[in-house]
Amino acid sequence: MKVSHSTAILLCAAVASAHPASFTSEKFQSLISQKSLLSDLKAFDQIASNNNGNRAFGEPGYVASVNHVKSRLDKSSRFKSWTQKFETASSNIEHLRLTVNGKSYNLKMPLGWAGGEARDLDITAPLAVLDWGSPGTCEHPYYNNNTDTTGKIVLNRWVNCHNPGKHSSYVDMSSSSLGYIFYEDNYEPLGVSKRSLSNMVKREEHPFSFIYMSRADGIELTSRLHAGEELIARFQYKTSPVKIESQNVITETKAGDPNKVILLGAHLDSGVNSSGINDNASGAALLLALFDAINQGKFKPKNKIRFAWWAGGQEYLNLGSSHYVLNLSKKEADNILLYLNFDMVSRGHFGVYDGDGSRYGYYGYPGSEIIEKLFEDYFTSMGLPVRPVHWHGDSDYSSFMSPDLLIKPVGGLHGGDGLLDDACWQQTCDNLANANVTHLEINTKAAAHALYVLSQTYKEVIPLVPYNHTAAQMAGF
Ligand SMILES: *[C@@H]1O[C@H](CO)[C@@H](O)[C@H](O)[C@H]1NC(C)=O
Ligand SMILES: *[C@@H]1O[C@H](CO)[C@@H](O)[C@H](O)[C@H]1NC(C)=O
Ligand SMILES: *[C@@H]1O[C@H](CO)[C@@H](O)[C@H](O)[C@H]1NC(C)=O
Ligand SMILES: *[C@@H]1O[C@H](CO)[C@@H](O)[C@H](O)[C@H]1NC(C)=O
Ligand SMILES: *[C@@H]1O[C@H](CO)[C@@H](O)[C@H](O)[C@H]1NC(C)=O
Ligand SMILES: CC(=O)N[C@H]1CO[C@H](CO)[C@@H](O)[C@@H]1O
Repeated sequence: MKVSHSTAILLCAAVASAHPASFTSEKFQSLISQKSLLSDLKAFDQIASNNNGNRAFGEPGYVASVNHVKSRLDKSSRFKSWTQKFETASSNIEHLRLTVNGKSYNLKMPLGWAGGEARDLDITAPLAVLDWGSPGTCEHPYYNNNTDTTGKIVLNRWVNCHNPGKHSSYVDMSSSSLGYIFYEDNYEPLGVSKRSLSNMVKREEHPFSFIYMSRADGIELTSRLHAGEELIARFQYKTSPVKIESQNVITETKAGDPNKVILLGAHLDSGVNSSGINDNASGAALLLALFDAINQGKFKPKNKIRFAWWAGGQEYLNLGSSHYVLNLSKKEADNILLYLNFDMVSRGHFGVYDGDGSRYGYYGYPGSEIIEKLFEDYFTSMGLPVRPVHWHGDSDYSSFMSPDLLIKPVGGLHGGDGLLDDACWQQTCDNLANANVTHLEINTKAAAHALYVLSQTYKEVIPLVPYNHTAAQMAGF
């Protein structure tokens, strides 16, 4: 009895160096207020109303959003805040057109380009189809070997295979097709392994890739090709160059070990036609609420905590976060312990990024599985249904799980995919009414819990591994 009693005292003493042991995760969570969340959502909604209905990257509504976050941070003496300004060469799309046998089809904005750079194109070629969802595809990744795609524009029917531990889809890059158009059918969107995606973008010889079309159009064209019809497609893409000035907003606790930084981020911009309240004022507000809670001074993190509001989310290839990562010195990069991302968190599912890959086959860097479990256990303990969310490269976590940028343990929350889970996604109706503040409060408390644990007990939870590019690439990240 005596021995265990003194052991307990020693343990308490160790914890007390950070803050009184009585300051629990529950106490930290109780500092999260729905009022603060709602007031930030309202502010972002008002900003969009005052600025042509959006807060999009490169637009006045984004600048106003930056100023709102800055004004919230400036009042703190416990945090050090700054903005990171940068200029990006970008392009305005003059047109993006696809006609097939003379009929025109809508395309969604390209998400990525072969060789990384958009080029003006005008290609006319036969259309071929690859059925990535056909029986057998998941078991035999090269199922489509026999389709001759040489010199053709390739339409990809893309599904998710749900086979844990395996890549969900492969694209056979050995063919010399002219480019790829995708549509998503019968699946949870983009159930594609990030690895096959990054292989694809690196193939310089494909003039374009990652162009999406609607499911209905994709199905129509696929069935015509299957019926033996010959389809000639013309793809035209024309841009004009522009320079966009933008900025990330960053703040960090003055307290805490600067060599073990916990970084949390959310993109601050909206889509072009929307005030972006669920996407992603919700993530931005979640971070501000955590900031407020820490700012009360009761919570004393052992590790430094840094929040980042990123310019340019998926629509702009995670520009803000990738700029941030590319600008880090080696030491600054090594000192980041892990990255947590919050995207579309005011409605939908209690979605937790699939750190261990058990659901979607693509896993994060070691440590990511621990973050996933931390969030999942939280939701489960609250009796809430939790759902793993795939990494499909379309949010800022990508900048922290890419061999070309940085690789860290990653995790976080994401309420669901585009229009499937949020009918207002990227639409005008993604306004204040689209947010469920109760849902956001729950997610924010989950984030507070994860942050509490990770910032107090990192050594036992996630080891700090200096970034080794070679090792990461060898491990396939
Ligand atoms: C398809 O191609 C891959 C890669 O070249 C090869 O490994 C695989 O055996 C081929 N599969 C079939 C069914 O021909
Ligand atoms: C935005 O709205 C305009 C006008 O309704 C439309 O032409 C455009 O395609 C929309 N853009 C996006 C990305 O939804
Ligand atoms: C990051 O950007 C700042 C400002 O442009 C510059 O002074 C600094 O050298 C950059 N650091 C690295 C590591 O690129
Ligand atoms: C808001 O979110 C909470 C928690 O997820 C849920 O119980 C409630 O039904 C939601 N309300 C609406 C109107 O959807
Ligand atoms: C990085 O990893 C490679 C491959 O495991 C290893 O050979 C190399 O020594 C490592 N470099 C450092 C600096 O640890
Ligand atoms: C505007 C923007 O970048 N929105 C992104 C929000 O998050 C989802 C999922 O992470 C992306 O698909 C959106 O493009």
